[in-house]
Amino acid sequence: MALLLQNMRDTNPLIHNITNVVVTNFTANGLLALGASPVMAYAKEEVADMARIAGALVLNIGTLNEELVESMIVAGLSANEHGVPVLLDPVGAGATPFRTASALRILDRVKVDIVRGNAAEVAQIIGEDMQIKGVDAGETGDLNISQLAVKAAHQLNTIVAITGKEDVITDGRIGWIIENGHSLLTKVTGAGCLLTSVLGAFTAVENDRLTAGMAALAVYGVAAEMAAERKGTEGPGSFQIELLNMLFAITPDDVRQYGRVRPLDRI
Ligand code: ATP
Ligand code: TZP
Ligand code: MG
Ligand code: MG
Repeated sequence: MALLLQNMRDTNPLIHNITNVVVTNFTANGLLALGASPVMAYAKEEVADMARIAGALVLNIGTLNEELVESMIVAGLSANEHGVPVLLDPVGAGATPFRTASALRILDRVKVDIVRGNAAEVAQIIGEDMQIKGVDAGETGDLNISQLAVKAAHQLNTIVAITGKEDVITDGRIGWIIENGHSLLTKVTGAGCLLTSVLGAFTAVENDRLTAGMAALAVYGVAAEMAAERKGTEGPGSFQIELLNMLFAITPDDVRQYGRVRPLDRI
């Protein structure tokens, strides 16, 4: 998994993002810091051409509207046709019927390789009842995140990554739990959105999407821990800057040394 980081940097994959207005700049800077090449392109007239030449396509419904959803579907179909991996971040699914319906519409029309969201978003798109407040996950209570991810992977016929204190990624058959991360990530808007794009960067260089996703989650979680440890990191502001610095500085050895990944047992 650590070597994938080097592969990704050597390849410098183009990541086509159709994302939300809150996180656009942070996502572009995060991908650049890590060693990928971001592009944001939304016009219906160009998204098919951009998706075709990209290493991965990331669809994010954070500030969606009808036109944007149509662009996402056009881009997604082009990516599917040309073997480009597609990732979906169903930001705020469940918060409004339009969000849920749009996420489901994309999943219905486009073959999505990885869905990455918080527990509430994933629960909502598979019709499980769980609280969501705006774009943030509510209380997860006794909910078993691994079981939810497995169920979602089966129901959506895709790999599902659910993030939170611990992250889980599964294809419904096998999977991984990633223990890395830091609570300051919850205080930086776009930390989840950038992560979905980072998952995209790893799928661009590894055909085994589950392995790519697991590596991306570990790299991101370790980088966040390194950022929180940095001298001068006192709160979300300096942490956000240090996260960019650590996405740039993190080495395969750091991932080997600090990554805490365990297999999902008994699915
Ligand atoms: P939300 O809107 O619920 O915050 P999100 O889309 O921002 O969701 P997160 O679940 O916050 O996505 O995941 C983004 C990153 O933050 C992941 O690397 C995850 O491991 C990490 N993370 C989230 N919560 C915690 C936590 N309490 N402790 C450590 N890491 C966390
Ligand atoms: N509102 C619409 S999209 C968005 C907000 C605050 C960003 C959500 O980003 P993340 O990564 O899910 O925290
Ligand atoms: Mg978060
Ligand atoms: Mg999110």
